Amino acid sequence: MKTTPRPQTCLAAALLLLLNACTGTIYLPSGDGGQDADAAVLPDGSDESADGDTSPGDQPADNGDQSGGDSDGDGLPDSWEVSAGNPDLLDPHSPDSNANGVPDAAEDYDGDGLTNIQEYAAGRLSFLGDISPPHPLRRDLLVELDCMTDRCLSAAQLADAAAAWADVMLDNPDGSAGVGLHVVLDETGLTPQRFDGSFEQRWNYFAAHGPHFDDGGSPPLPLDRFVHVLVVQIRDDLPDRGGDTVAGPGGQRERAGVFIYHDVIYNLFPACGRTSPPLWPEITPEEMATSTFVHELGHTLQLGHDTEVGGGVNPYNVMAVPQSCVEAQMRTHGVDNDDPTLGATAQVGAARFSAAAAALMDFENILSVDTDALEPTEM
Ligand SMILES: [Ca+2]
Ligand SMILES: [Ca+2]
Ligand SMILES: [Ca+2]
Ligand SMILES: [Ca+2]
Ligand SMILES: [Zn+2]
Repeated sequence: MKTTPRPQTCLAAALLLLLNACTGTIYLPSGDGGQDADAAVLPDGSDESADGDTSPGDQPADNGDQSGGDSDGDGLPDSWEVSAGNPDLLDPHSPDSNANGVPDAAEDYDGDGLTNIQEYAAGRLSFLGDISPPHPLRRDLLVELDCMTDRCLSAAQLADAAAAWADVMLDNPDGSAGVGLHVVLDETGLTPQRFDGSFEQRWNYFAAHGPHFDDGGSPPLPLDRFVHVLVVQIRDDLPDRGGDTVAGPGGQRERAGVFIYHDVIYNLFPACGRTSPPLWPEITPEEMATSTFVHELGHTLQLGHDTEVGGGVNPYNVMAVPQSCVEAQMRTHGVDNDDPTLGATAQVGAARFSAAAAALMDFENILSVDTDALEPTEM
C-alpha cells in the first residue's frame, strides 16, 4: 500500500518541548504515489495466543502427560494446554478442542494476533516487563528492545510500562483483564548515533538491528510479531521530538518499529513540579521515557491522538499530548482524575489508557497502517 508519511504533530502553544516529548509519527495510506513511503501491513488473522505457564503446581491430576508429552499431537504439550485452564478451548486430548475446524495450535482465542503455537513458542524466552510467558487466553504484546549505550530503559521502567498495559481496560477470555507486555532485551550497547530525520536512515537502522534471540528451536519463535523498539539519541531535524512510530516501506515488517529519543527526554526533564499548592512532584525523565514508550506502543496498535481513535481529548489518557505542565501532570501523575473510564490515574499516580482507547486497540494489525482510523489530527 502506498502511503504518505504524515507526522502526527502536536502543535502546542505553551510547552512545545513537552508536547513533542510524546509525539509519534505514523505513515498513513494515501492515494498518491511518487516519493511516498509504503505502509507496513502485517500478517493478520491467523494468529493465536497460548500461554507458556507449564508450572506443575497449576495442573489438575488427570490431564494427560505432564512430562512434556503431547497426547493429541497438536504441537502443544499437555502441560501447557492444561495450564491454560479451559479444557473447552485447550484440551490435551483433542487437537481441535472447540471442534470448529481450526486446530488448537492455530487458534487465537484472545485475539492478540498471536496463535497458540506462537504463544507457546515465545514461552521459551526470558522477558522483562511482564516476566510471565504469553498466555493463550490473555492478550499479550511482544517487544524487542534495542538501546544505544547508556540509554536503555531500566527493568523498573519496563515494569512500570507493563503495569500500564496490565491496567488496559480489556477483558480476556480467561476472565482476567489487561495486556501482558513482554520485553526481550536484545542489543543494549549500540554505538550512539544521531538521526537526520530521513525515513531511509531509520528504516535501515531497524533492519540492521533485528532480533538476535532466535534460538532456532521448534516451534519457531514468532519474531515477526515483536514490535521493534529502539532507544536512541535524538533526531536533529526535530530536536524536541520524544518518540516516533514508523512503518516500513512496502510493508516491510523488519523496517518498522518505534524510536524513543532518550536524549531529548532527559534534556527536558525533570520538569513541571510545583512547590505551592497544588503541590506537584516533578515529572522525572524516567517517568516521561516510560510514558513515551507506553504511548508509542499504543500507536503500534492503531491508536492516534484524536478522539475517534483513542481519546487524546481527555488529558489523562496516555495517548493524550500534554500541551502544558498542568496537562503533563494530569497525564503522568493523574492529577485530578478519579474517573475509572479515564484510567483513574490519580489512584495510580501514573499514565494509563482510557477505556475508549482500550476499546480501539487493534492487535491483529500491529504496526500496519491500513486503516483510516489513523488519520492524523493536529493538536
Ligand atoms: Ca493469542
Ligand atoms: Ca497437545
Ligand atoms: Ca489440544
Ligand atoms: Ca478450534
Ligand atoms: Zn503520539
